[in-house]
Amino acid sequence: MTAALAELAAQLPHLDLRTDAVDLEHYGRDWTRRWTPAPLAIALPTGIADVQAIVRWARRHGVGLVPSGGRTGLSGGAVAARGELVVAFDRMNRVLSFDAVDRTLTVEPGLPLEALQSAARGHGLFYPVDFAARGSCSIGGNIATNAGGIRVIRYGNTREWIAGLKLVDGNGDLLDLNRGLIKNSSGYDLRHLVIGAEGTLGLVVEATIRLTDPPPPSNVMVFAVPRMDALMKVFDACRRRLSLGAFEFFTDRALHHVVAHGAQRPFEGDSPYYVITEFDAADEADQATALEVFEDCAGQGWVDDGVLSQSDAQAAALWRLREGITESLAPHRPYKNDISMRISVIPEFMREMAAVFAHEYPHFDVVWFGHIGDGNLHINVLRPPGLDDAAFVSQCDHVTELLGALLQRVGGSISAEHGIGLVKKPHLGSTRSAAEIDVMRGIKRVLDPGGLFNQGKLFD
Ligand code: 2HG
Ligand code: ZN
Repeated sequence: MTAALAELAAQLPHLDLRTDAVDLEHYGRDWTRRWTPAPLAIALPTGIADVQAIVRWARRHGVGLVPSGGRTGLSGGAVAARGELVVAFDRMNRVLSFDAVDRTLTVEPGLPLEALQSAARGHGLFYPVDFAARGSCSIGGNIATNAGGIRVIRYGNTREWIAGLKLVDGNGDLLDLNRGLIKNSSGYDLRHLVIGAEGTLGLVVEATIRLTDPPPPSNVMVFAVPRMDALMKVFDACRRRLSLGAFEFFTDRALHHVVAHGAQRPFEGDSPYYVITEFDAADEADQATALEVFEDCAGQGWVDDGVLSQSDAQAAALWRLREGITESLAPHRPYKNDISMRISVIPEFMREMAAVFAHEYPHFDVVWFGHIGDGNLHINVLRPPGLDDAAFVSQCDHVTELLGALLQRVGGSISAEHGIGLVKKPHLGSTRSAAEIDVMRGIKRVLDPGGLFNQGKLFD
C-alpha cells in the first residue's frame, strides 16, 4: 500500500495526502464514536480533476473510498475503519457562483451548512434546511443523508433544494445531474438517487442549490404538555390557526439534560412533555392568535403552561432547549434511534413504543425528542452505570429490532434523517424489502462497479 500511496502522491504532487496518526484518527471517525478509526490515508483534493484521479487510482489498486465532510453524522456513514482512503472535502468548500435569476448558489461539497445559509442571506435570499450541527456539517454530508432538521414541516428535506449535482462515479467519470433545471422530463432523475445514498454511489463534487424568499418575522412558543396523547392534539390546534415554521417536542428527561448543560428552564413546574413551535408573527394579531391557541389548548387540558418569546434573544434561548439536547447527551455516548412514521399513526405508535421501553429498558434513562410534526422521533438511550458497553449496545440493538417490527406494522422507517450507515445496517430489512435492497445493490454495481464508495455502509 505504501507503493500505491507513493504512486498517488507522484501523480498528484500538489495533493494534500496525510498519513500521520492524528489525522487518521481525526478523519476516520464521526460523531458516533463507536468504531476505531483505521483509514489508510487522508486525501484533501482541491478540485474535480483531483477527485477523478483519486477514483481512478483507487479503482486500479482496489482501495475503498470514504467521503468526508463535517463528520457530524450519527450513523457511522463517515467512519473509515477498514483501510480506506478518506476523501475529505475541507479544501473544496467554496461558493462557486450565484445566479440571481435562477436564485441558485453553486457550491463545493465541503461548504458548511451555516456558510451556505449566510451566503444565501448575503444575496437577500434564504436556504431553509437547518439543524443544530449547522456550523460543522457540510452540504455534501447533508446531500448524502438527505438531511432534514427543524424546518422540514414547511420546507421539506435537503432533496427539495438540490437543483443539480455533479458526481464522480466509480469509473472516475463526471456526471452532470439535472443541470439546475426546474423541469427535466428526460429519463431517470439520477440526482435523486444520489441524494440520500450515503456516499455509496460516487463522490458529489458540486451542487447547485435552490434558494427562496426569507421567511416573515416569527415567534417561538413552548408549551408544557401533561399527557402523551395530547401532543398531536396540540399540533393540530397550532397548525389550524398558525402558519408553522417548526413543531418539535421533547420530554422531561431531555429537559433535565439540556438544563444541566446550561439551558434555562422555561417554567417553574415540571411536565412530562414539552413542545416548541415557531410560527409567522408579522403583527400583533398573529401574536393574539397564538395566545388564543394556547388558551384553547389549556381549556381542553392539553397544555398546562406556555411561554411566548418576547425578543430574538428569548426565542434563541427557547430554541436552545431543543437544539442543545444532542450536545448535552454527547458525553454519555447514547445509543440513538431516529425513526419516522406517518403523523397520523404517532399517538398509537408512541403508546406501543412506551410499553416496549418500559419492559425492555426498565432502569435506563431513555430520552425522547424530535421533529414530531414531521413524524420523526429521536430516542437516545443512556448506558446505566455498571452495564458494560457491549452488553448495553446489544440490549439496545435488540430493542431496535422490536422497534423495527412496530415500524414495519405501521409502514414507518428505521431511519428518518440520520441514515443507515453502519449503525442501522442490520435493521435495514425492517424498512426495505429484500427485493428493494436487491435493486439498490444493482444500482450500486452500475455506478460503482469496483465497489469503492463507502463499502459496507447501508448494506453489504
Ligand atoms: C436533532 O434533531 C438531530 O437534534 C440529532 O437530528 C438527534 O441526537 C439525536 O439523536
Ligand atoms: Zn433531528
